[in-house]
Amino acid sequence: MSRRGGSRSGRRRGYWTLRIDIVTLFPGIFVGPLQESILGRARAKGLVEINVVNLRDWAESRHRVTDDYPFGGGGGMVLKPEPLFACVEALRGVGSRVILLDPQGRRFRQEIARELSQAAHLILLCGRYEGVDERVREHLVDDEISIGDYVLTGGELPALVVTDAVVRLLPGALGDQAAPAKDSFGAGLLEGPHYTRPEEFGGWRVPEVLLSGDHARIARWRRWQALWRTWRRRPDLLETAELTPEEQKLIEEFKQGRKPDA
Ligand code: 9WO
Repeated sequence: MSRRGGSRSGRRRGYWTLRIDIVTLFPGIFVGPLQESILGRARAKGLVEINVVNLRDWAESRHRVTDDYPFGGGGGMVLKPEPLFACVEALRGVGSRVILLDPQGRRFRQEIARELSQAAHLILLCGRYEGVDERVREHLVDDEISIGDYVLTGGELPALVVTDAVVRLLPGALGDQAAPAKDSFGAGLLEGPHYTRPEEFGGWRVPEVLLSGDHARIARWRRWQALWRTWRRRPDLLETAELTPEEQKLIEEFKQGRKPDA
């Protein structure tokens, strides 16, 4: 895991390096995931600089205490404000966004990933135990993000989820044949089915249209499949998806009971 280097990361628009600092009590969690596959390659290519910062290094006392008992009693422990403030004050600059991963945050979605991928510097704070001292939320953090309605043991896995979703959007992170605009949610719809060789497997054939070589027909079929799938599984997405009049007509027909043909 690279420690914080001297390099200043600038703005993204001119394709500078996005910097992501992840503040955690458990840096070991990040070792594998940040090294593999697209994330590892994006780092190697210099598209993103990711530093995992051990919050314990910012604790004051020689006992390096980062948590304490809650005022008012009750079980569990609360993350003390001092180490978090000291750490973030040292990391942050102009254009830094300090984000707490927390079940109480606004719900993460593709649009937020897109927004964060435009930033110059993200500081992701991973809570632990029962959470952070409220003054962190009120006076240190710019934004709180939840990846879903469940409680985990800490914000580390959500920080990885956010990092993964953001980094793959950086220009050059994916092969150019896999434009993020085309995948699920890129167009505000679910993706249709994918097939690869063999043409027949266990008696199940690949849809004939995909073997036809008729690219216009294939494109139309895929769009229909994506619409159909979204209509069946996530009709809520159709309310915000950008649909052509023709596609809107198709949805109306789905509502009348029509199924997608080829
Ligand atoms: C722990 C706990 C123990 C006993 C009684 C109540 C309790 N609540 C919690 C709790 O909410 N712990 C959180 C653990 C504190 C903040 C960090 N943790 C966390 C973050 N769990 N889940 C997330 C998270 C973050 C973003 N998106 C989804 C979940």
